[in-house]
Amino acid sequence: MQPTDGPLTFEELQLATRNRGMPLEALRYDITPVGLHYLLIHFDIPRIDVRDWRLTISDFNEPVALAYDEIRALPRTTLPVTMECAGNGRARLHPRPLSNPWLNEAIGTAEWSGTSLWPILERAGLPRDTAEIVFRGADPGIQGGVEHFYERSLTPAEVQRPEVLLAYEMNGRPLEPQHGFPVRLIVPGWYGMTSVKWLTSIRTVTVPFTGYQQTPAYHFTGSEDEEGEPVQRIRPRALMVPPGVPDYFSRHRFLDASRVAVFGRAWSGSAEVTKVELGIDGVWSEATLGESVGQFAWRSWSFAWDATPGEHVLSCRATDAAGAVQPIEQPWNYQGMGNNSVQTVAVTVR
Ligand SMILES: Nc1nc2c(c(=O)[nH]1)N[C@H]1C(S)=C(S)[C@@H](COP(=O)(O)O)O[C@H]1N2
Ligand SMILES: [Mo]
Repeated sequence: MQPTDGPLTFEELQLATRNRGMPLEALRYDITPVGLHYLLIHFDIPRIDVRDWRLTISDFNEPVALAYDEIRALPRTTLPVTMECAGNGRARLHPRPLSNPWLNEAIGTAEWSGTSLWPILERAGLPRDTAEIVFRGADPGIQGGVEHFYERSLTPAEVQRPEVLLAYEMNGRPLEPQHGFPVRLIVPGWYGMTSVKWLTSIRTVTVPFTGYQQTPAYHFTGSEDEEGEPVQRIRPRALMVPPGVPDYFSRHRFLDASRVAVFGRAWSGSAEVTKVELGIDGVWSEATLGESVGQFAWRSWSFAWDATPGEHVLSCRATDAAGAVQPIEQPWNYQGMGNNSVQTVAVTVR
């Protein structure tokens, strides 16, 4: 389907009503309540009876099949992780790639509990000729004309990171069906597509994996025919809680002239966020940074704005320790991936 500047299509609406975003006022919480965390489900939420469910680890030296209780009995780790969909910002591109039409809200930070993946794979014994490890979800469907189970791969170097988890709890409770019950992968720092939900199997392959969700999907590419570069780590982004009160339908903001605390969160999957700036009518000033919620989670920021009567446009942008900074305008790409161009909020000050 060709990208368009036309009106929102019925198919985009159909996806948008299933895959909800996080309302930006929820940037207030260090840890996003489960019901406010964004959701992205390509096919249907599978129904899994945990008594029959096994995680099979095959094509390793010593294959195993683990039951839910066996995974829960392994050493437990809890990590706050900011997760973002790679398609976040897609609907702000011109022309608009046709898929879930995210603006800015495909984001959330949860406290994931589970067990570190690598000790399990190490025990199963990674064959010497392993190129990649493939993670399969229980959800089948058809995308791009290809019928498949949702599957993604990682290299041996990536799965050895101790923070890569087999997660069975979100914010201290068993995963809800929509977030991957009984067990999902969590890959901190990478865009959300890597964190495979409803895991059923882990296997090794001797050549790089080319299942649909790995290639052609999730690539920065200029056209349908080009392969492009794989999408991996989360680009830096700052978002603000839109200040004042909204008009119901337009979401335009209104507030009274005063000193206003503008605040939000910022994150990056590659390096710590070291600077957030607030733009007021195109003039940038540095905001005050709060502590990070965790090594793999967002940090808060705030700025005291002397709001004077009139029409104003606020924006915010993050810079990370690797020197990456959010662009004002984003180079276009065919799948609408990684659009971290700055958020803008129009405000009427009375
Ligand atoms: N099995 C499976 N895993 C999946 C998906 C999916 O459709 N099926 N969607 C992926 C994508 S694109 C994202 S952004 C995250 C979203 O996770 P959440 O819904 O828990 O926020 O899950 C990922 N894992
Ligand atoms: Mo996603």
